[in-house]
Amino acid sequence: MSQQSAFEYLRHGQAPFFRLPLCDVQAADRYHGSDVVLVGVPTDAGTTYQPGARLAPWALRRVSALVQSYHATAGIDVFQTLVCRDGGNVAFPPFDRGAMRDAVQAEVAAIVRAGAVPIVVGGDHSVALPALRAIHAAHGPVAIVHVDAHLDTSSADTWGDEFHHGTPMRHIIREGLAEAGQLYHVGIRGSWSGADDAEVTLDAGNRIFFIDEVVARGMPHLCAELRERIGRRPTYLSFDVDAIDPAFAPGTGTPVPGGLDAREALALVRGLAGVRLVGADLCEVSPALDHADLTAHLGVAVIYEALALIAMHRVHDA
Ligand SMILES: [Mn+2]
Repeated sequence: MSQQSAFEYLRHGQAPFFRLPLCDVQAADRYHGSDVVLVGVPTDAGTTYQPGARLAPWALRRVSALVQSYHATAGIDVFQTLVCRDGGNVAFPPFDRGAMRDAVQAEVAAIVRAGAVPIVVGGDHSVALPALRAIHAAHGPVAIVHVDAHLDTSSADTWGDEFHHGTPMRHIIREGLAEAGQLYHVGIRGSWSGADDAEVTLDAGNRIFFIDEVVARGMPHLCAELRERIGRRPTYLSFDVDAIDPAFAPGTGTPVPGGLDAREALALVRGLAGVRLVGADLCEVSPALDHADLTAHLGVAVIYEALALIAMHRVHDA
């Protein structure tokens, strides 16, 4: 079995992501033979409001034990189709953001070098920048589907700091990690510091899908446009759980009312079927702010849908 059985999981009492085998974190070739590696990044040193996202990798592992291998509507056995492993957490001093970026970039690079797709489980959204630096080194500029309430294009003007969780997309654009015109911000809403918050991304030809447009058009229509625009490009999914309405995802540090509902969030990922995912992150779950693990379960469901996309691509489009 690619997943431990429910009884094995109960017997040993440990909770790797989705009951998957753990990589031997001491081994130099720890990622070889994997199709997908999930790594946790326990950081929230880049949060601007309520912290707590550093504990998300443990919370998501715990609730992910409930997920079974067979995706009923996609008709695919995810963990039989793909060799998925839990790569453990990336280790660094939790207050040192520079060390976090270096360690995440190195770890994601090692996963990509082994021929596997990295799935980065944050942590706050600062993890996206080093992950994409490593992705870019292997794939060149990629398409990015950025699901978020916020643009994350802030500069040092706001907090006097270049590298907090509201800034990764500015760096990603400036460093050319996304192909110009291929960064899609989905679910954007709320207040900005000024009209020029969007300048850096619009100047690069990128597209903002505000929440009202998303809801008015409906997810199938929106996803058809995304698939059409992206085509066969290597694509990275950066999913900030605060894109989802706080009613469905209360456990997050910078909530914004009026977001995606749970079904829309999952339909968005499912709607990317056929897109070639080369990496993904799921960020900003803050377990201490969560209720009944709602946000953790939803975050895990988003990751599972992304895994199903990779599995389907492997079967149908390889
Ligand atoms: Mn974000």
